[in-house]
Amino acid sequence: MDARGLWVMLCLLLLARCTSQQTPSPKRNGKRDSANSAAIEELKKQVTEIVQELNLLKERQALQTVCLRGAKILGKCFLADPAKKSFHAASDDCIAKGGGLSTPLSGDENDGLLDYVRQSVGPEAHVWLGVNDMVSDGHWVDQLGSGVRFKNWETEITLQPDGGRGQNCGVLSVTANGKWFDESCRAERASVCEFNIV
Ligand SMILES: [Ca+2]
Repeated sequence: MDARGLWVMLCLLLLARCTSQQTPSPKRNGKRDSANSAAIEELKKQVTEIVQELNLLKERQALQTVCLRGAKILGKCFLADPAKKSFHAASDDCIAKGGGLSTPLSGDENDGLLDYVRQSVGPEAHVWLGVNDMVSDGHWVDQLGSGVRFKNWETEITLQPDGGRGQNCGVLSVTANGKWFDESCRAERASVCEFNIV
């Protein structure tokens, strides 16, 4: 039974219990109001517990559908697609799956993504990241258009991002040990979708 089915079943069970508790009994008429209040409080408590249970189920479902095929790193599931495609095609594919292009938010997450890409795509892979500076050159934003706080540009050998208006999409390079480069968004690269676990 899926989460929605379980939810409906539990609601019906609760409704049945509530109805039976609210049925007037000749012997308890005087105490009906307080009994009803207690029943409502009990129901609220049970609903809270059910919501918690449902969230756990959602997490398990996300784990089963994505994490088992990909990798779970710091509260996100990552799933690689080795097929090379443009930034926009890769981004659209991730959105269609209910996620977005991978966008590490910390050094630890970047390292985790690097390891996963190395294993799943290869030792020389470049994968699209969910960052771009299409609107304003040099102002890198994530897929929701918010300014990117964590960046990991390669700056020791080259000085990334160095492509100006011709290179507006970011990639993570396994060859450069997880460092980022800007590239033409029309280039074709492998990609990794990320999914937030509820
Ligand atoms: Ca640029």
